[in-house]
Amino acid sequence: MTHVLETGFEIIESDNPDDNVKVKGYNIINGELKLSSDGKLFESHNPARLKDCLGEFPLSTKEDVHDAIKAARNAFSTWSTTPAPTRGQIIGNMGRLLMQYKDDIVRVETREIGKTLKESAGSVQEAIDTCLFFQSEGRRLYGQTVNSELPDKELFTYRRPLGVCGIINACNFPAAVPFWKMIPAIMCGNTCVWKSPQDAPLLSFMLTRIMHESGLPNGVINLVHGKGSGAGQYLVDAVDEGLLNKISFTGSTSVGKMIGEVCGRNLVSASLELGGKNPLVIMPSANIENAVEGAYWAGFGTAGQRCTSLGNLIIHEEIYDEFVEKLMDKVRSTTIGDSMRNDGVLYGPMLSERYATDFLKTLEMCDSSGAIKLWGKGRITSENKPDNFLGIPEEGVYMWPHVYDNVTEDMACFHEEIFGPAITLVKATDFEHALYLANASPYGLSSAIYTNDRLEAYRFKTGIKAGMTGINNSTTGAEAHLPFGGVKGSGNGTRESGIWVIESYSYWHAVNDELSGKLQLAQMDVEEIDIEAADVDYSSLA
Ligand code: UN1
Repeated sequence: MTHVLETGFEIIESDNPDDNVKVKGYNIINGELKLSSDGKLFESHNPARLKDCLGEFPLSTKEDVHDAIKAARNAFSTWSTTPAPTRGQIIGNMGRLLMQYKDDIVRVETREIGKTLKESAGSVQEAIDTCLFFQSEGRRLYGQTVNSELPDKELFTYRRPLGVCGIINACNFPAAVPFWKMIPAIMCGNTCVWKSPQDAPLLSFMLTRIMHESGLPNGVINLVHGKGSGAGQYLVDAVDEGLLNKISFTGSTSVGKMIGEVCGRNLVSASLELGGKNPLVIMPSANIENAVEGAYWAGFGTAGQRCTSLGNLIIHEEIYDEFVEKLMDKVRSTTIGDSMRNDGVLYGPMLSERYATDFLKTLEMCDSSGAIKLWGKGRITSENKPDNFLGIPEEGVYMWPHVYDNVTEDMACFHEEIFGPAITLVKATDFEHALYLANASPYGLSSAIYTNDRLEAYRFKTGIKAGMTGINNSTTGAEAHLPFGGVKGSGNGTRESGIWVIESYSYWHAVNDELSGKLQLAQMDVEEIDIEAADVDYSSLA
């Protein structure tokens, strides 16, 4: 099967991975396709079929990253003075092109990171929704007119772009998350250097080609590939070198703290979307069937590799046994496999071999915490596979679903994020205890409760410390026009999506216009109204 985009971008898929023609990928700097300055390359492999190599990409050097920043800096003055509605039109074109190419993009996403086709389609749709939302935001980008305390004087506020933004994202939502960042960034008039995720370079290359096909001027978005410890680090170092005005990062809390420190000491803006240990509470009044479905999807959809995936499943003791039994029936029958070749799989492989290695380490942590393992046997092999595994496990990087029981607050696995198909079960004695447990981890990204008691739902909503809360819903599935982000260890309080993200990519400029023809001093030349001077006659009330 051959897919050719109008950009001349050709992807050939075959049932035999040996036949697949590798894409020769490039950095895109000032609109030009560039190899790395030292010619070094790395490969992108399909985690469902490791022999399937999607392409070769430049392992960018410091020089390449600096070239990309230079291009973004040069493009800034023209782009930031381009009328915002025109910038919005180009963003609208991107949305329409993404719709046109959606099926191809979805297949590349599934092939590159192993998500099911349905989930990849969701991620691409989230990128489309973001473009369509911000197309019209280009016609708003409102400032305010403000009354002055002095006569014949006007006050205004304007949103101004920050400058050059460094964009670093994880590979699990390789279309949605970079678009959450770059679309509002360019809508506000900024330019960007995007360090693609190491495990999704082909998709990032394809998206950047499409952005240029949409009419984006050269240099507004510059793409560099490479590793976090290479190109990613060079981009962060550029903050210390005074070359960047913003970093937007989605990834681990430890890397986010490092980026926050670098940005902090340079007074440079940072948007940090970090880890989560998202709690889901199940109360006795809940519709148990719905709750089981929501918990199962939150824990094991996307092979648990969303930052909003379920962490601690907190179940009221009254329904604990019944709930766990129903949940385990589903867990035991989970269908796992390559969604490109099998219908009906709940989840596919890990995002890459690296994610698999990290996940296995967190399983060791769960085991040594003292939690009781109800289900799961690590990596799936031909000799060690669940009943509903489809295909040949050794072809890719597949994991069993894991459930740990008897988890308590004193255990490491109660507090640490597990990025993969594993959940931890925690027993609560009553609502107050459940809420306490839901707040007891160091994170505060997403959260959810299943209850049919309105007062409980209200108390959860007001008592939980989290950026996002689902009521009778799973912890995942935020929509593209609500603020996305967390509190505590999950971020620095910035938000993505909807109108709220604009705060993170612009600063407020206050302007006053003196029309009186003379110098009027604020606070000092303001007419004073003396309370004593007010001549009020109360005698009629007597
Ligand atoms: C992420 O995992 O970084 O809310 C993003 C959700 C998705 C986005 C997840 N819409 O689960």
